[in-house]
Amino acid sequence: MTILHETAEKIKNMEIRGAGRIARAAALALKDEAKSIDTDSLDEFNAKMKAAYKLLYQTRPTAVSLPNALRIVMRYKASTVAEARSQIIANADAFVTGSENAVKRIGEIGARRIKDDFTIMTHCNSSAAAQIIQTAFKSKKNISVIATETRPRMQGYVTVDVMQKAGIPTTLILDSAVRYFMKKVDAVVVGADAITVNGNLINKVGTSQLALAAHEARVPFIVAAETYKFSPRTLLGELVEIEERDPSEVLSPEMQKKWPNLKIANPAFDITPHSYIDLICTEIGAIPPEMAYWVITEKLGWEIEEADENIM
Ligand code: RUB
Repeated sequence: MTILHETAEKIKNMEIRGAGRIARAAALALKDEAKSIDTDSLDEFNAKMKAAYKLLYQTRPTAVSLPNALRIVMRYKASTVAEARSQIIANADAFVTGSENAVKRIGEIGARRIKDDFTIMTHCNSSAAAQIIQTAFKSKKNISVIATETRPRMQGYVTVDVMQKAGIPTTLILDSAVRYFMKKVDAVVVGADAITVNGNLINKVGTSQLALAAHEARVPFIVAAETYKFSPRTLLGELVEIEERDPSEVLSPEMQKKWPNLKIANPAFDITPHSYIDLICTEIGAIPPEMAYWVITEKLGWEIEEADENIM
């Protein structure tokens, strides 16, 4: 199996997961494909690269970091295969380095909002959110974490593992215990799969529940998001597709047989309205959600026509 197919498979089955990791793995898969296509025909090279783009694009529908990374890597103009190849390699390397630096910067920017003695609640596993927590801890702030399990895939265990290895006091809770614990929380910090033009957040299902409980308890709700998580398609009023995953993640096939008429719904993500979000920490600064339009148009340079062309 080629690296391209292996990466597509791993993204699909969630061996590679989390919006940032998915984006970096996809960029590197395109780079590897560009290196391994053996032809002198630019048309053939372009066609094969387009097929690789499509294969990766279709793996998971929600994290906008994936199509954004693919488009960035595929922005090449060349008259020979060698030129095209080297532009794709350079684009992929620049994307991966930029993405890793963005996460570090988000850590520094976000950690300023975390004060000594804070208890931070987080959901699922986000490298950007974890970076904020770890950076605050490394700067000698006495903090602790409350991490949700994040059923059904238990990404909370990954968060717990990261926090335990870093020596950060952590409590693991049931997803349904979020409101019960909110009164003990000083800030909620979560990651992002996508941010819409009006500043709404799409992240792991259950995130909106944390936001609602935080809003009710007047606890600041902070999102950690690289700018490539902002969705240009939403400029056109396009909705972000919410991935519906296999029912067997919720109920075993044996139990499903017991209740043949039972319907099971398993959306992987949900939408948090911008009015529940206090701050989005990006690598270019901490902004209110209302500035998402500015990020997409001014900072990322997307125009409505270009966003339109990229709808597949
Ligand atoms: C992961 C998830 C994460 C975001 C951000 O969902 O919702 O919060 O992807 O992660 P899944 P990061 O496990 O279904 O991919 O900050 O690492 O990009």
